[in-house]
Parts: sequence; C-alpha cells; structure tokens
Amino acid sequence: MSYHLLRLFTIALLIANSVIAATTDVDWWESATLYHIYPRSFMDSNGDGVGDLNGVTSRLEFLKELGVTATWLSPIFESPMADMGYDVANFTKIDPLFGTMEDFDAMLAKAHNLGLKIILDFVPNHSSDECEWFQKSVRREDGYDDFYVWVDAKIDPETGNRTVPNNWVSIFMIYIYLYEVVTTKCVRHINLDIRLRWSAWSWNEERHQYYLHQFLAKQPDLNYRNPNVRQTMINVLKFWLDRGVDAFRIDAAPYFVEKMLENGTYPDEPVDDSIPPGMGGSRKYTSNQPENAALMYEWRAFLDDYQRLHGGDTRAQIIEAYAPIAILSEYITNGTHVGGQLPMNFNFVRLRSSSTAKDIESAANNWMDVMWTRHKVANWDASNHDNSRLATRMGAQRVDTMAMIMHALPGTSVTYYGEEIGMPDGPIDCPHGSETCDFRDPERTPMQWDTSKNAGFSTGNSTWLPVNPGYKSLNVQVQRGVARSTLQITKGMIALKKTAAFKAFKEDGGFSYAAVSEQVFQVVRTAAGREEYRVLANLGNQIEYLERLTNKTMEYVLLNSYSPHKNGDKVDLSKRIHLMPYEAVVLRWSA
Ligand SMILES: *[C@@H]1O[C@H](CO)[C@@H](O)[C@H](O)[C@H]1NC(C)=O
Ligand SMILES: *[C@@H]1O[C@H](CO)[C@@H](O)[C@H](O)[C@H]1NC(C)=O
Ligand SMILES: *[C@@H]1O[C@H](CO)[C@@H](O)[C@H](O)[C@H]1NC(C)=O
Ligand SMILES: *[C@@H]1O[C@H](CO)[C@@H](O)[C@H](O)[C@H]1NC(C)=O
Ligand SMILES: *[C@@H]1O[C@H](CO)[C@@H](O)[C@H](O)[C@H]1NC(C)=O
Ligand SMILES: *[C@@H]1O[C@H](CO)[C@@H](O)[C@H](O)[C@H]1NC(C)=O
Ligand SMILES: CC(=O)N[C@H]1CO[C@H](CO)[C@@H](O)[C@@H]1O
Ligand SMILES: [Ca+2]
Ligand SMILES: [Ca+2]
Repeated sequence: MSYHLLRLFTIALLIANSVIAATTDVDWWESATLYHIYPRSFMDSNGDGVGDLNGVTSRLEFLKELGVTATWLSPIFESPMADMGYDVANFTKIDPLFGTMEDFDAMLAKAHNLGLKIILDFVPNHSSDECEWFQKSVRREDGYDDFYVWVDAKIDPETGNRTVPNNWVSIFMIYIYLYEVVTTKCVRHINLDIRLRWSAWSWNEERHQYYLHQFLAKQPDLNYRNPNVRQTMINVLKFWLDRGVDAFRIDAAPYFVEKMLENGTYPDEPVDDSIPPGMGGSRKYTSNQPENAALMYEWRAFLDDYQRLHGGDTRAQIIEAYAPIAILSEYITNGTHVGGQLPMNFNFVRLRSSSTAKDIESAANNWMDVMWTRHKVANWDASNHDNSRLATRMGAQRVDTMAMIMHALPGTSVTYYGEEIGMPDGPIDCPHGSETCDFRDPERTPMQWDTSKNAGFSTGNSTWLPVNPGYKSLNVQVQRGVARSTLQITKGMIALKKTAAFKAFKEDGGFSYAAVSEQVFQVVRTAAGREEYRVLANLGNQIEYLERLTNKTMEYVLLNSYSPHKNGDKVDLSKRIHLMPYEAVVLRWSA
C-alpha cells in the first residue's frame, strides 16, 4: 500500500471511529435534557383549574421549542391525592382528574411524532390505602395476605394498652424536624405525642394489626419480600411499556425494603437523645438496605429483555434517591449485577443564596469523583416538586448562572417546569405539619405561559393553587421576545448539547470545570483541536478579575442581561479579563 493510500485509509478509519464514538458510545439518557412536568400545574385543558394530560399534549410543541429530549411526568395514576398522586390507587389507570387512557395515548403519540420521549413516574414503595390490593390484604384474601408489611401490636407493660411495634417514624417527620431546627433551633418540643402521630405504623381495626408506611398513613408500604409483589410491579412496568412509554423514573428508592431480624421482627432504630428516633443519622433500618439495589437489578434485567424482544431505544431507569453516593453507585452496579442507569444527583438542590462557585465545585466533585470515575455517568438537578425553586433559593440574579452551569456540565440536565423562565416560589404560607395544605405547595404553582387570565394556565375561575402574582412580567410569552431572557439562555444551552464539543464529553479532555475564583465557575467543553465552549458564570455581586484562563481568543455566543458585551464580540483569554456582578457568558472557539 502506498504511503498516500495508507494515509487515506488511516483517515477513513479515524472518521469511522469518531462516527462510531458519536453514535454508539453515548446512549440517549447519558447526555439528555429532561423536562420534569408536575401535571397538576402545567396546563389545564378543561377549565377546572387543575392541569391535565390534554393540557400537556397542547403544550408539547413548547418542549420541542426548548429542545428537550424527554419529559418526565409526576404521577398521573388513579389516586385519592393524599400525597398528590404519590399515593397510587391503581397503577394502570389514569386518574379522571388528568383525563383518560385515550388522552394518554394521544399525548404519547404526539410526543413521539415530535421526537420527544415520555418518562413515567413509577412509585413502587407503596400504594394508596384505597388500592384494591390493600383492601384485599386487609381481608387476608388469597394471594394478598402478605402484600403489605403487617405486624401484631405490642402491649405496653405499664398500661396494658396496645402500642406500635417499634419506634420507626414517617419520612415526612424529617421535614418537620428540620423545620423545627431551622425555625426554633430547638427540638425538645417534638414530644412523644408528635412522634406517635408520625409513627410509621398505623393500626387497622379490621385486620387487627399494624401496617407499615414510610410516608403517610394513606401510603402503606408494599412488601418486597413477597415474590408476588415483585412480579405484580414488573407487570405494571410491562403494561406501560406495551403502551409505548420510553423510560421510568423510580420514586423513593431508599425506602423499598426495611430491616427484618431472623425471627421476623423489626428492630428499633438506635436512639440518640438529641434527635428523635428515625431522624438524622439513625435511619439505619428503614433506609438504604442492600435489598433495594437488588430490586433495581431485577427491573433492569426485565427492561433489557423487553428491549431485546421489542427493539427500540434503551428503556432507562432514572432513580430518585436522597442517599449517600456509595449507595447511588450500587444502584448502577455492584460489580456482578447492573441496575438503574441514572440515579438523580440532588447535590445542587442543596445550594442556597450564600453558596459560592467553590461550593458548586465541591457539590460537583462529590458526584463526579465517584459516579463519573466509576461509571462515566452524570446528571444535574437543581429543583423539583419537593424543594424551593432556584430563583427563591439562590436569588433571581443567579438563575442564569445556574442554567448555564447545569446545562454545560457533562451528562444529563433536568429542568423542573418553570425553571426555564426562572419562576420563583409562590407566596403560599403553609407551615410544616399542617393538615390542610402541603408545605411543598410554593414550588408547585401553575406554569406561567402568558399575560392572560391565570397566566394562560387555565380558563377557569380559579386554579388549584394560586397563580404567582408576578406572572404578567414573568412568563414564556414575554421571555420569547427578550433576547437575553432565561428562556433564551435555556434554549441556547440545550442547543449547545448537540455540538461536537459537547458531544465529546466521554473522550479524554472532553470537559473540565472549576471555580476559577471564589465566585466564578467555569465549564469547558472541548472537541480536541476542533471546537471549544467555555461558560464563565459570576455568582457574586462584585466585579471579578481573572488572569490568563487560556491562550485562545474566543467569541461571545450567549450572554445574560448582566453582561456588557455583545454577541460576536471577541475576548483574548491570555490577558486579564473581568466579569460584572452576576454576569454569565458562553464563549466559543473553533479551529
Ligand atoms: C385498575 O383499573 C383497571 C382498568 O379500570 C382494572 O381493570 C383493574 O382491575 C384495576 N386494578 C386494580 C388493582 O384496581
Ligand atoms: C389505655 O387505653 C384506655 C382505653 O382505651 C384509655 O382510656 C387510656 O387513656 C389508655 N392509656 C394510655 C396511657 O394511653
Ligand atoms: C427477635 O430477635 C431479637 C434479636 O435477636 C430479640 O431482641 C427479640 O427479642 C426477638 N423477638 C422475638 C419476638 O422473639
Ligand atoms: C450483587 O447483588 C446481587 C443481588 O443482590 C448479589 O446476588 C451479588 O452477590 C452481588 N454481588 C456482589 C459482588 O456483591
Ligand atoms: C365562573 O364564574 C361565573 C361568574 O361568577 C359563573 O357564572 C360560572 O358558572 C363559573 N364557572 C365555573 C366553571 O365555575
Ligand atoms: C496554546 O497552548 C497550547 C496548549 O497549552 C499550546 O500547545 C499552544 O502552542 C499555545 N499556543 C500559543 C499561540 O501560545
Ligand atoms: C422528588 C420526589 O419525587 N419526591 C417524592 C418522593 O416520594 C414521596 C412519596 O412517594 C413523595 O411525597 C415525594 O414528592
Ligand atoms: Ca383540568
Ligand atoms: Ca418500603
């Protein structure tokens, strides 16, 4: 072979390799943009003030406009709504509030036509107490006797009265506890009464036993030691896959299985005098048991088989778990078994207005040091329906900086509805522990579409939660017309995910990130020798000076409203540069 031919051949090989790298090495969920819809609050199609599936269908073009890969819907299944749909009464039926199965099919078909994937929330830990399975279990009907976690009462030796089997308390007490700590700096008045009120055990008079519920009493925990339960829940997955659902987001993974001793009893959580049982570090037996990962391995085997049989893209498992990083790593694999692809990264949910670029760097390192190093997996999730929104938590001035950082970091970014326009929490006052409202309501107010009645969310006389009063100036329609709005920045960032530089994230030197000063966070995305993007975001309220970041001269391609520069301006990064307070920009270089 002549030198010339050999060279051509080598180049062809190189090209072939890079094509293979681009098309087969990165699966869709690895570098996606997920958009999280809270269905009650996204779009109401029939004027009853509650969002629904036809509403979502009517707004799918907007998701296309944003450029997202997939949307994840919080639960839409039949439910008495004690926990707003996270208490499922029938896992294979659409709640009439949201519409019908036909509405669901129509939504899915339109999404697929637009090239959008639909991810459903799968809530395996518990059902509603109004679920037929629970009713059958109460009556000890054949096959349902052990569907839930039932235990005999203990007898209090002093009073002779019946009492709960152990000291386990519901997850929601954690919020009350934290709230008390934050507001009063004192937890002494979390007395025994409250503890019993928030016990994880509730008495069932008919069956004459206590049942376990890690969340509300209306959310009895399913018993995953029972193979019938495991098979039943796999059938639920199959039901939705057969309808064409693309992936699942798995709810509340740390709480699937609870510790049981060999004699069949459940041990008390260790007690620490300063912390009520079940709080702080002492959720030893009611969270993160090794059996949890085993369930994900089972589901993975099922989902992979399903793909082998039916073709199509990977039916990924995206996992919700506020758990230590080592546990999240086990969800992916323990060395011999594989489980869920993408445990969600909630490190950014913990950022506050006092957080600096350095804090962001540590939050990112905490994830990357383990999850990237071991699995080359990353995702960034700064808000959801359980946490105060970014604009409220970190300040409206920092929304654009965070949008740029989250979408620029390697991996998948998750956008909670409304974050793409920087919606703040609604001014709803609901104290923790209240029984008439939910303390998480502020982050669940209706989507702000335009300046019309109810922000274009509903034509009804009222909405299930009040529309944010600031909607006339803060909405999708207004931001479409403003060049440097949060909406335009979000769209711009999502579009960048399709560039060569962003696609090269799994190659050596494909990305780097760092706090280049206390307040300036930088992300660099590189296709070696071809193209580079650099995000510089100043989270602070001071001018920041930076020296010789690189020897390249780069061009401004995306800027927020705090930037004095123009699109197309050039900047020589071998010199000293400065960023204005809250300025956030994307720079580009190409060979
Ligand atoms: C769920 O609803 C479907 C359709 O209405 C029904 O066939 C099924 O029996 C229900 N399942 C349970 C567990 O209630
Ligand atoms: C024990 O049960 C009796 C009858 O239900 C009740 O009156 C009494 O208050 C209970 N005692 C305690 C200490 O809970
Ligand atoms: C079950 O085993 C534990 C630990 O060995 C022991 O403390 C407990 O008393 C036993 N309970 C019963 C009912 O046997
Ligand atoms: C991984 O988990 C599975 C299922 O629990 C178990 O059978 C297997 O032994 C585990 N492998 C390792 C290396 O611990
Ligand atoms: C809305 O309010 C108007 C005027 O009060 C009333 O006539 C109408 O019935 C209301 N519509 C609904 C859906 O409640
Ligand atoms: C810029 O830096 C790179 C790598 O550090 C180096 O290879 C290159 O020669 C430098 N170019 C100039 C113009 O200094
Ligand atoms: C973020 C999230 O999905 N949170 C849910 C976790 O599970 C509980 C119980 O199902 C819900 O109440 C939360 O909203
Ligand atoms: Ca409706
Ligand atoms: Ca459980």
